[in-house]
Amino acid sequence: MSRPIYVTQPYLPPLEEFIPYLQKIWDNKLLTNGGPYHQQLEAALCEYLGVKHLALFSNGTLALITALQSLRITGEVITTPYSFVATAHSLLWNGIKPVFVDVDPVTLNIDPAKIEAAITPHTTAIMPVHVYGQPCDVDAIQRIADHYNLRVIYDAAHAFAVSDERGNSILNHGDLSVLSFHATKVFNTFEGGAIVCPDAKTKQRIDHLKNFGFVDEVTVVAPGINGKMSEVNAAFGLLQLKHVDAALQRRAEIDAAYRAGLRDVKGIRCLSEHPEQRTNHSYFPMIVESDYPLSRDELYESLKSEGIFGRRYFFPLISDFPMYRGLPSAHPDLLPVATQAARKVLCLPMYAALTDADVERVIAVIRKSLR
Ligand code: T4K
Repeated sequence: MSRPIYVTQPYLPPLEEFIPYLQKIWDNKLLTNGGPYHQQLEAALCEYLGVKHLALFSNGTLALITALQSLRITGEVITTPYSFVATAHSLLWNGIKPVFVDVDPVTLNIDPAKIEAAITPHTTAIMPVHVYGQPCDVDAIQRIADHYNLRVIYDAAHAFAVSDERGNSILNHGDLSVLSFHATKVFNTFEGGAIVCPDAKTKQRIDHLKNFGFVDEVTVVAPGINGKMSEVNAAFGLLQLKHVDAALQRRAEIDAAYRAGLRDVKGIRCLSEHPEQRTNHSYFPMIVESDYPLSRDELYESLKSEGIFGRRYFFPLISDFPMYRGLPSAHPDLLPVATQAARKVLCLPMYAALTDADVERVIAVIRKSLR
């Protein structure tokens, strides 16, 4: 069998470029607790992403949990079932009740038209996800939040370097946005994450919370956690940043090649492109409709048998996992669009090191079933 192709592969710059960064860490013996690379990466990411303040974390999940803590969110939070489990888990870790709302059939992001009906006297916030890096309808969500005095925390784990239709960073919407820099993400620091916030006061509270609540050697102002990013991860991020534009460019080429190769395939529908928004092509989700000869799961298996390991992100829906399915809002009848998407979406391999031949190989397997 030919070389396996996985849904993603981390972007790794040449190793020799990383050695000088490690040498500095060995020299100064500063391994963590807000060292020089940590500070440099926060500043560099603010500039690159076009955001005012950013707090680095050791992963995106701790960043989500801390984001909720920082705004003292309680009660119920409206969110999407069509995401990675960490979105809803961050609510449970804060003793918050998730309330699931169905998604929009075009973007697969939370459907703003269905949010109002889910608001109760206990609702304090909305946690939407820019799924696959496709921007949510941020204006509609903000209108609802303003009307009902709710906070908005975006799970922007997939949305590194994504802009809205006005060309501004998508991360500047809502009260906070949370990024993931996990190995599988467009921009990775092995493990890592960040909270983007609009003002210095909030950033300071987040910085306290991610360092046990310490303000100085003897003052603890909150029951904080250890969410700090280490110097090795931060150094890797600085190096990664030098390469990220080229990686994003390559992803755009792969996206275009998939779209061209699948355009005339009956029963395969790619999610729509947003020419006015700068997307990051973090995933390549496609919908396997009923007029394709195979079901989504059959196509998934068929690709696997050829050594191509796509993924059914996001199946099962979060609302179908045992710790959520008893919630009234988790009933599949209330989530018809998300339920269908979880049955029909397949994410094809997408990463910068994918060759043109790899892409052709994937397309060929999908086309093979048409004969
Ligand atoms: N919110 C959203 C919307 C998220 O998608 C995520 C994470 C989070 C929050 C939480 O952020 P973090 O706490 O993770 O920073 C992966 C990732 O583990 C997870 O970070 C990500 N979302 C999720 C969508 O995907 P799996 O279970 O699919 O990972 P895994 O290990 O099966 O990896 C997928 C493929 O990637 C493998 O088949 C091979 C390749 N791979 C993976 C790793 C880890 C490599 O080649 N090298 C590697 O080191 O969850």
